Amino acid sequence: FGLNKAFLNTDIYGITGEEFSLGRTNIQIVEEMIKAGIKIIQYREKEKSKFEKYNECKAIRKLTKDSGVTFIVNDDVDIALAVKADGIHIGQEDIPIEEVKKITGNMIIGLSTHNIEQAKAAVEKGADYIGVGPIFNTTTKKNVEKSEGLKYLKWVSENIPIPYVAIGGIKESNILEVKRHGGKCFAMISEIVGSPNIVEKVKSIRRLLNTI
Ligand code: TZP
Ligand code: MG
Repeated sequence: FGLNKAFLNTDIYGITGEEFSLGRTNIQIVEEMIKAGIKIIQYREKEKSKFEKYNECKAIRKLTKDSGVTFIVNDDVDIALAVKADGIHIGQEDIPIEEVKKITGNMIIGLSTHNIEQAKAAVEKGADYIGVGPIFNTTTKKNVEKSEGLKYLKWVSENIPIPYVAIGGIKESNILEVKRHGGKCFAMISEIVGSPNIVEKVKSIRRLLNTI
């Protein structure tokens, strides 16, 4: 994929969520995230048609490419390939990761995990990174999985050799607790897209993260 392995060597993982975006579009949100200095952005959209999602991803691919931001598409392998995204993110209920890898070749592949067994399997099957969560309760994701949250994260931080990203209910108000449990990269939807000023929000979170 032409990017170095440090693609997840960053503090904040931005994810779209248009229904929480205070009237802004996914594209506008991505523009603000880029302005805020977020270095990895995932397009996550559960409501729209393939056609709409493709068009948005096409535009986001251009924005992220021009600014050197890593672009990951959630769920839709076909869209990720069509727009030449840097990576694809899948879950436990998607096509198995080994099959997806046959299709996506050397693109980044991320897999959501919720427990130790899933984390070990993800490493064995060649995930480039794993999602770890939900850390806290969240209403952003429908039918959200169960996880031991912080305890599971701590285990991952001590046992898993690939990059990992904590997700689920993470806010400025609890992010230090996540960091204290081994969090290094933090994915947030509502806390970021739901902020009226994403640039200021990210600055504020980064200031806080740098206090410990
Ligand atoms: N996967 C696990 S929790 C979650 C996803 C996509 C939702 C995260 O959203 P928020 O608003 O940061 O809790
Ligand atoms: Mg999915």
